[in-house]
Amino acid sequence: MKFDKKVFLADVERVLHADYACDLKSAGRKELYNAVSKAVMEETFDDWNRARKSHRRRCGYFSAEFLMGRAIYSNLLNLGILEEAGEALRSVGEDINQFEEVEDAALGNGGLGRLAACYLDAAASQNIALDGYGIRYRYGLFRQTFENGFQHEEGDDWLRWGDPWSVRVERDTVLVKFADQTVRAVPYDMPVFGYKNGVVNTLRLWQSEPVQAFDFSAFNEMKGEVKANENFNATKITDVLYPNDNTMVGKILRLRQQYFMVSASLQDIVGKYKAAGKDLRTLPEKWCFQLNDTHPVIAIPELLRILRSEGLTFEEAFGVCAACFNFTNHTIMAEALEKWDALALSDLLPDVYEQIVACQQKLQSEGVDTNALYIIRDNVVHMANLAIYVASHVNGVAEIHTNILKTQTFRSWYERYPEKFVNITNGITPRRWMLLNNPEMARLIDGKIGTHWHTHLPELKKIMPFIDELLPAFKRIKQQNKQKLADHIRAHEGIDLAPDFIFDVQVKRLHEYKRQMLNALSVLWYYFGIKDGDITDFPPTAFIFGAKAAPGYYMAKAIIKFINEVAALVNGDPAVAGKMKVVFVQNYNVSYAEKIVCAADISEQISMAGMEASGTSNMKFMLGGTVTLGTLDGANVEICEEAGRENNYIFGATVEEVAAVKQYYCPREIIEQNPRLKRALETLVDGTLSDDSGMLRKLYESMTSGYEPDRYLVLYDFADYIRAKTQLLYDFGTREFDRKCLVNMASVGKFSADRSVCEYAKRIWNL
Ligand code: 26Q
Repeated sequence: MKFDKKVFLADVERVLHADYACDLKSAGRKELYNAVSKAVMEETFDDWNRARKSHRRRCGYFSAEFLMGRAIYSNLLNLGILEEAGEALRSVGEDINQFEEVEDAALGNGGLGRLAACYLDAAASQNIALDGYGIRYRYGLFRQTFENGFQHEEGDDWLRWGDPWSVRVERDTVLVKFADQTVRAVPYDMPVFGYKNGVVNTLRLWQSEPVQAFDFSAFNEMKGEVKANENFNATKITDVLYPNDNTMVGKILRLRQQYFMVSASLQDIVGKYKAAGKDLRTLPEKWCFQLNDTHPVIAIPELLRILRSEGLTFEEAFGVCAACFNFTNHTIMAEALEKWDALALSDLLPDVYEQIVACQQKLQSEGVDTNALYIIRDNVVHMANLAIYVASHVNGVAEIHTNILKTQTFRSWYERYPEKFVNITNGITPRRWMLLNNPEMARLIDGKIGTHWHTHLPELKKIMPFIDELLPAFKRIKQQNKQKLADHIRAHEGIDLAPDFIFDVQVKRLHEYKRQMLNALSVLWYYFGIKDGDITDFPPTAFIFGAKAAPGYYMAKAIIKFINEVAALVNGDPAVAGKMKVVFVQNYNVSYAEKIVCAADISEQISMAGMEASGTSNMKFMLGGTVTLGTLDGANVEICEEAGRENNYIFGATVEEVAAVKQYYCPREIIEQNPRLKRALETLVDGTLSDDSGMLRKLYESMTSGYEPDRYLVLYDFADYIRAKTQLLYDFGTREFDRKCLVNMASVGKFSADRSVCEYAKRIWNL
């Protein structure tokens, strides 16, 4: 986009006049933020409008989550006017950094939601016609604080700052019908700007509203009483994002949300197709849909229902669905695979349920072994099975994950439909995760190899011959990033970090399988080692954690309490003051991640092998020039393939070993053989750490006793983890180590979301 400072400032001023009755001199932060954003929206309208009217075949990315983060800087960056806008604002005495206070749009939980956001950015940047369809939650993922070491949750009022990057498109409103209520679905569209290419795609988020306002006379005339209740509950549907990550909650409101979003999207798309005079049998000529995990899978029977109500036979409608839908799986965890009670589903959506039954009957009529292949069984609807049966492609998100899907999770399905299964390894957008959050590093690389890598990340390999030459500047920039993070942490957490400490980072959702516990126990292990004089010259290290626990996940909350208690113990002990610091940052989110991933020295990716489908923060750290301390799980495997295992620190049981060990595993012996580990573990119950809630004792018990003690092999992998981690800590600061960091950055090419979406476009969407 070409930038004219005068026009820009005039646009801003005009919005300030019209919307806030103020001017540049009197505008507050919020007014200025809205005016700047709206001014840019106005200038890009033509590009967006052109895209909306284009007749290209498109893919709809259906997702219950889009974890977009802060929009303003990334939009200005992609439009190529970030610096210019900053300069223009400076010329009128305003600092563009003041918008760092604007709330993140946290309409997602973690990896899956952030992946959707990265893919939107990448698709627009690669000129792929991909539009997002999702839910405009009134409250996004909760804001987290710690009180006395316990997690507390507050509502996330992300609209407090306004929503200047959305446009309410009232004319595209549709009605969504449930057995017990009918609501209005109103779309809010956000532009998705490609990187300096003039492409604008759309993220359409649906908001539920009462029909009352829509058709007040009907409401008055007829079903006043029935509807009153209905209207009261209508907005509730999109009230709040369910804060679960990798666990399914069987709440019927969640199913309402899912149906609400897909029904609105499909009515919108099919309605327009029909209005254009097209035969619905040819819908796949114009559209395909990517189902982001099972959350939007109810779209399949919904499209069947719509098409049949338009006169297609079941077979015709099924054919359209098969040609339109594709399905991505993001987890193998049994507790995350969505299943719905058949009665509850048929009560809420009888006509939709009928279509599911028809799919089940079709499957049975094909003479399959119904013990292995089923959609409904024992009155439970298995959403993943429905998706696999109907969709033409099913993909996992990393090589190892796809292999597990084929050989274990969906083995019978794979045997029957091998051609459906493909792997598309996840990727991240280098715009937000390098150009935006680490601009000086980007400039350093630009200076050596030009800027083509901004959209062709494998070109980073070209820095390989210059690694030794780049090292001093690389280290200086990393050091600055660490200083900035330390400043931010001091301001927000009240903890002082010295930037010459090693920054050892684990940031991700809190889950037992991700094993924050393993990391925390290692901190105590080093701590006691130093205290006892067994560990000398320990390299000064800051152990940095960030994670939200699902509010109903007791053990995850216990682990947070544990780490906070460890932090209090360590940080309060002058004997280790120059050697270790522990900080658990509050409210870890996209904006925090931007500051953290470019300032880390160690990327902890330590899930039990086989559990982490891919992971994507591992890629973000890699792009920032950080070595991985990790297991052979998810995309870590491919990171090692790309960057060399010798340039990372790999430990722990492999998937095969995990399976073998689980046969006989009992952690008692391991504990007894490692006195310092035992001591670390017993801080949970011996009074070393304070806790009158009983949580830490429960945590201790989950590690040592009960039906399946230490389910995720924390203690089994402990010794090898310590080996790898200690090696890393003592390698730090050597020239060899510094080279490893840069080799990782140079090797990150494969993990660009640009590559991922191009693969989807080619192998799945046929765009
Ligand atoms: C399901 C039903 C009801 C309520 C909530 C849910 C639910 C919500 C979110 C289930 C799962 C999720 C999120 C899953 C997720 O984020 N998975 C991660 O996806 C990333 C992108 O592919 C991978 O990199 C991670 O490995 C994977 O854990």
